[in-house]
Order: sequence, then structure tokens, then C-alpha cells
Amino acid sequence: MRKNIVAGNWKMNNDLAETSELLNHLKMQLVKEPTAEVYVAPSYVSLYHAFQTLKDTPVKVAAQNMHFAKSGAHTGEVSAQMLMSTGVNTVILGHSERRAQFGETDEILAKKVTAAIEAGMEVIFCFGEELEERKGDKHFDVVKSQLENAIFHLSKEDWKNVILAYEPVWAIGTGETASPEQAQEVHAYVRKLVADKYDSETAENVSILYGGSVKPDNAKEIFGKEDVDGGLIGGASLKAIDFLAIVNAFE
Ligand code: G2H
Repeated sequence: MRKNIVAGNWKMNNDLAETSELLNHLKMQLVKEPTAEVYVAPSYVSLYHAFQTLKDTPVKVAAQNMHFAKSGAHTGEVSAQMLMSTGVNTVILGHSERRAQFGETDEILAKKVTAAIEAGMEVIFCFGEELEERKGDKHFDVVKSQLENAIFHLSKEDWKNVILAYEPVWAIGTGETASPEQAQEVHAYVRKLVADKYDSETAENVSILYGGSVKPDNAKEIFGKEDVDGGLIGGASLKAIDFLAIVNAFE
């Protein structure tokens, strides 16, 4: 059975002191056995601290990005091996902000995905269409090519360490949310793509998260859809009370 997952993507927010405060709130208030697996993804500078703070809790720590090389002359970059040396075994790859602001192409992402999986990391792979593509009814094609080009080269075995996150770009940080039906439609389509490429077992076991303006007041309805297995949460993950309400939004 696939897992329900709620992951907080803190983006470029919270310095070390603010991170510490938020982590402590989460640690104190999270129920012992939440109905979802919980991840938080603070900035690189706080990752080690986050791991140390949360290591005796069920909350996992993820990085927001990484380079595909193991080491070398890549000023400002961080490798899978470096992340794992801090205790962090999960990385978010392919977020639309990385694609749009830092030129991450499917080709680059394919290398990052390979590097992360080969290093033994778990990957939260993000994909999703832009507004114009949605308006032009191209969202299924866009999502299909993003998956085919950047993650469908993995083996069936590798998919045990893959979590997918559908994030329609037009719904990110805009307050505009895909309707539960729109999310379900794409999630079901993606699960079918995975089944066709691999097999039904792989498709049934992969968690597909929805991301894009998920809030405490819409989480329950979105997570209630059959193929939506949780969320990747940006803005609403920065307040413990909101994030925990989302974590507890599964029926
Ligand atoms: C999408 C999401 C988290 P927000 O980027 O990855 O952000 O919830 O702020 O739309």
C-alpha cells in the first residue's frame, strides 16, 4: 500500500534561528503516530541542524535540490554524498522554480535523478504544466514528456525510492489551487503512465503528491481524491499550526 505523505517545502525562507523555532513547534505538536509521513525541506544551511533536531521523531528531512556530480569545481553546489553525510536521505528535484529560475531542463534533471538514486537517496520528483499549456489543453502531454525525459529511465527497483509531486505551475504560490477533480484527473493519468511503463504494482505503490496553494481549508478535499496521496506544501508549511492541520487532513 502506498503511503500518505505531507512534505513542507520551505523554499528560501527561515534563517537558522527561525528554522530552529519552527522545528521545535513541529516536534512538540506533532502527534506520535500521524496518519501521514511528514517531511520538511529547509534551506541547505539548516539541514544538519534539522536532522539533529528531528532524528528521534517520525519527521524526515529533505533537501530542496542537489548537483548531479559527486564533487568537483561546481561553486555553490551540493552533492548527494554531502547531503547524506548530514543525515539527509531525501531530495526534491524538478521543482518548477528550479526549472524556471535556474534553467533546469529535463536533461539536467535526468542526471540529478540518476545521481540521487545511485547514491541511495529518495527522490521527490516534481512536474507540472504552465498556465498557457493548461489553457491550450496540453497538460497531459507536458506531464508525460517531463516524466519520460527525466525519470522513466529508472528501473522498477529504483521506484521504491521515488515519490512524485504534481505541481501545476499556475497554482504555485498564487492562491489559485487546482480543483480536487483537476488534481485527480492528472494523478490518475500519471499512475496509468507508470503502470504502462513499468507495471501495476509500481503504479499502485508510488505516492503521488499534489502541490500548489494547499492550505488547511482545502487539504481535506484534495487529499480525499483516490489518486492524491498527500501534498507538497510551500507557503502553508511555514506556520506550524497550518502545516500540522494539513498533516492531519487525511480521513
Ligand atoms: C508549490 C508549493 C510547494 P505553495 O511550489 O512546493 O508551494 O504551496 O506555496 O504553492
